[in-house]
Amino acid sequence: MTAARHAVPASTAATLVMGILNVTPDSFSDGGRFAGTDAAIAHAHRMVANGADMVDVGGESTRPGAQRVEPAEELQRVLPVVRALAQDGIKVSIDTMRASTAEACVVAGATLVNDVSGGLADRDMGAVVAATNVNYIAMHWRAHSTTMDAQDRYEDVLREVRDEIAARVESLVAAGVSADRIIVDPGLGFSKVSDTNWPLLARLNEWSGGHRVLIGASRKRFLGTVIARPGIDAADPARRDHATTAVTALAAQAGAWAVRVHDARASSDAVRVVSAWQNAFDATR
Ligand code: PMM
Repeated sequence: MTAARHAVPASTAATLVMGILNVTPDSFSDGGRFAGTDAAIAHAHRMVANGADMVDVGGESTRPGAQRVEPAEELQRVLPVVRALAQDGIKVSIDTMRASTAEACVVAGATLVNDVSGGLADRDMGAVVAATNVNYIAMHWRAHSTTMDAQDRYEDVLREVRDEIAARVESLVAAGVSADRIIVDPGLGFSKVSDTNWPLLARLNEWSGGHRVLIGASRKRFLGTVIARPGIDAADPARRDHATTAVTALAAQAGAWAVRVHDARASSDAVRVVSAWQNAFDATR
């Protein structure tokens, strides 16, 4: 064995784990559980203790069929939580389609704006993000939750998602957002009710345009479809956690920048396993 094979490998950065904190009464898997400020803050701390690198705070459910909440209501739900977590030194992402909510939460300490509409829902989003130094997640999105399932028509899902994300990136850059601050996301389950989710996972590099990638598969319906079999109640979102962890491992192996998950511990463990595996591969080349 040569000396080089014993050297500490120059591994690429490990995939980050983003813990989901829905401060909502109606999200599809955890709606109502962390709707109060104190319960939300306590849950965020639990996720960080379990390995979450950051916490994504959302005050508006985007489950299929969900109605929009008023801007003041959304802000009232998220702002005290964002402020408290940022003060506690936790890296906070704000999950919102509204520029005004994003702006207030960045002032309160959020360092990442997670916009499921990629800037389509609020024309002011690009300018607000451009005026800050935060990173911005542009998710592939076609329509609000009430109608999104009807927008699941693709001739070539990889090409169409790539082109639609590229158009969002172009518009954000035109608004002044620097391209290297944009993270892209395929929007699993958003206008993707059928098998269209899987090619996007299997071929991250073919639609991401070279940007960092966030994957949000946690507990989603398409995982339930895959794991359903006699005796397995895959209709319950929480029963999809093992499948979620498998996606985390594969996304980490494929070089995803981060995964957005409910069960931070399981995904954090999975990321560590992938890093150990990759490091051993590199060290024995
Ligand atoms: N999914 C949901 C909400 N926000 N944000 C990003 N960037 N990507 C996603 O896939 C995503 C998201 C819906 O899931 P939830 O109700 O469990 O939060």
